[in-house]
Amino acid sequence: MKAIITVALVWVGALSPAWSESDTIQLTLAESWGEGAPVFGETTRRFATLVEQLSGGRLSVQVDSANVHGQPLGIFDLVKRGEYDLGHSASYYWKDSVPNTLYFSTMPFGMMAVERYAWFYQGEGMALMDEVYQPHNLYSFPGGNTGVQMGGWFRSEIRTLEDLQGLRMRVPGFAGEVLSEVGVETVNLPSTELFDALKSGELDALEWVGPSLDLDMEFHSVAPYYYTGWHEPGTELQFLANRDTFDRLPEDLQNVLTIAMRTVAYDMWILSHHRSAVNWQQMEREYPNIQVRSFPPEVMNALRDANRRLLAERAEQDPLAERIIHSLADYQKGTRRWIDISERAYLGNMDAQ
Ligand code: PYR
Repeated sequence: MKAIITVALVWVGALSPAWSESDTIQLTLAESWGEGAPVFGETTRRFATLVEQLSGGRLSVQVDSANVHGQPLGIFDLVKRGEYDLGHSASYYWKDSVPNTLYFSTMPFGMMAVERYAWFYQGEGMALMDEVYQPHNLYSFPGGNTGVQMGGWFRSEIRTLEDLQGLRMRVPGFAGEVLSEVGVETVNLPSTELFDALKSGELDALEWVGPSLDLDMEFHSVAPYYYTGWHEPGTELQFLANRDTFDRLPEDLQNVLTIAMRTVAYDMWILSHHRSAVNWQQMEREYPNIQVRSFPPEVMNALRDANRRLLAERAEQDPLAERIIHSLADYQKGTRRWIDISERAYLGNMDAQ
């Protein structure tokens, strides 16, 4: 009889021992954003400061912007490979390599920030996100919400579905898939390349965030039509952590990281709202050429149909995608019943004549 030899393969996290409580540790973080980016960059700096303060100096984080690591849309791989310990980016940037990551940023016609946070922390969001990221040796955490985003800057007005045909637009995430479905040629470019691409004519339109970040980008000087949102109702950025590194940390420092991430994510949501309010007032005052528009019903109906169709296709093709899509849809259905008689009703009551 053949002897059966069981070989226990032990994965020793990056072959490095755990850090002890007396070690002073410096981690590196790669962010997708350009140096000194408002709101997003302020969030990572605040994270680094908070980590140092909460750990009493035992843990520090060196933040490298896109100009240092040169891979604004490559944070997933940088952290997965362990070239960086941490990342700050947006989960939908990885939709081409790991399609199920895209559900954790935002979805067209989906949930707003407060609903999405409720899904992450009180619903199934965190567990599903971990299921998607764990096979890639990554932890993923909410990293700050932009609130409802604007639908983008267009050189000319969109009056019919025909006006979208062949338009070249920068738009990431599932909104890119949906817009492609109705005839738009979509691409994703990092924020650092957006203005030049729009100005040079490489792009006919783009979306970035909203007044909080768009003001400094000066898109209004090239494309005056500013469309209201449908596609990113509450974009959640993302902290990534290499699991080997994270697991080597003493438990109290793991807690420092997660508490700091959660704190700065909340702060970013509030800051986004504040900056958009302040910047929009400035934009209205100083740039009267900006024309706010909403897409006409014909366009919205086509986008809604395409969104529904594409989601059904994805759910059919992949069981994990199906669970995530259903979890999002079920949660949204429940939360909207409350939004309808709270926020929506309140705004209606305000406007009642
Ligand atoms: C974007 O890349 O469009 C974000 O909103 C982060």
